[in-house]
Amino acid sequence: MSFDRVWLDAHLCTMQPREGDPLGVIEDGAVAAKDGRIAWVGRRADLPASAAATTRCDGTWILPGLIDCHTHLVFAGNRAREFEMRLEGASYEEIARAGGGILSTVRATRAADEDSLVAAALPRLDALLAEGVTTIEVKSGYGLDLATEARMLRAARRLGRDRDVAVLTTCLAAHAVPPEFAGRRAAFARHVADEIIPAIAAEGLADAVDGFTDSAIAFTAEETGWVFDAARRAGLPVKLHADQLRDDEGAALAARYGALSADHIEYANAAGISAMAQAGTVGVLLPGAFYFIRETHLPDIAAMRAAGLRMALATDLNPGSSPALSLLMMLNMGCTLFRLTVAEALAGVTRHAAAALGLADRGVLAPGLRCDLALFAVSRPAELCYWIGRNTCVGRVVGGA
Ligand code: DI6
Ligand code: FE
Repeated sequence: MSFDRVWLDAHLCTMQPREGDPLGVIEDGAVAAKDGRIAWVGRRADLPASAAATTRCDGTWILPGLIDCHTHLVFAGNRAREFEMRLEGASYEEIARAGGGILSTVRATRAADEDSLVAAALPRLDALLAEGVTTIEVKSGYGLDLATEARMLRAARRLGRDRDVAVLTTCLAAHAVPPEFAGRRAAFARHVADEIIPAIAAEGLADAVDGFTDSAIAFTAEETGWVFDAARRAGLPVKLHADQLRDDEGAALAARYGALSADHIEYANAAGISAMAQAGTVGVLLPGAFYFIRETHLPDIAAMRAAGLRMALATDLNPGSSPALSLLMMLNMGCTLFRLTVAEALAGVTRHAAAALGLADRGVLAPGLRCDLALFAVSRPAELCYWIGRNTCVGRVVGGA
């Protein structure tokens, strides 16, 4: 056996749970890579062979590369003005109804060419990468017309070529009703299903399709169903912004469609949560949005645990409800606001985040998987969730490099 590179003098969170050890910790461990994959993981003392190159890690902790499984990273402009308005008393919903909110970002994004979308997104992406993110999901949804949705997704794909990070793209054309369809929400949902999804899929621009079910400011379950049926016809998996602002039975809808994930789910009811668990749908918790819009209705974590639901954590990085550039901050918020345990939070940005993207080749340290690693100068894994705004990441490995 020969390895391309081996990482030594490190402790490992393999994220492969064992009895009494949910993090799968290996102290004084070693990871070896061959051809971009993990070839061996274990105690350093058991390392079976030498490697062409050795990296000594100074006692740092190595985790699987972090995965941000829900972002709206590509957009133009920002909504600092709206933030100001909310501080003066307006609600998120009032701003959305008054044509602000998502639609103001739609105007800015429609006016931006691909180069400027990429240029605006890169510094935000770099902030996430600096914390050890090696895979990121990026949604469209600020175009709401074919040309702009396609441009956003092309920009997202380009980010994955400009930086060492795996980018998964998601078409969220059914995010809001654009001005040219004002008062014709159902017609727009049909348009997304019949025109936008097939064209995006034909160009290979999306790895998944997302929707936003909300009885007051977005689409009904029926309309979302049309979009999901179109995704199915195109062979694309689906995800859903569900039960963020009220219980619209979004969790059950996601489960019915075998969605990869249902996201937000602050208001999801216990029956929907258990349907999700049974369908294998991951629950993606987005504490940044919860915090930023000052939501007070907590997701029912107890029901999620009882159902055995896999929970992920993500930034929801977007200009309106979660201008969050730190996945480590989400670890802290997930623990502080939602009372997740350290092990739940860390699984949420590794193993379960991979599942939320339908990826079986990453998210844990195990032979055969992609050698995506994140190295942290911390004394114990809990420190990753403990600091507020401290980046302890000291190294990042993508595909063994
Ligand atoms: N829920 C959210 O939190 C974001 N989208 C969604 O469906 C908000 C997007 C925005 O306000 O720009
Ligand atoms: Fe979102």
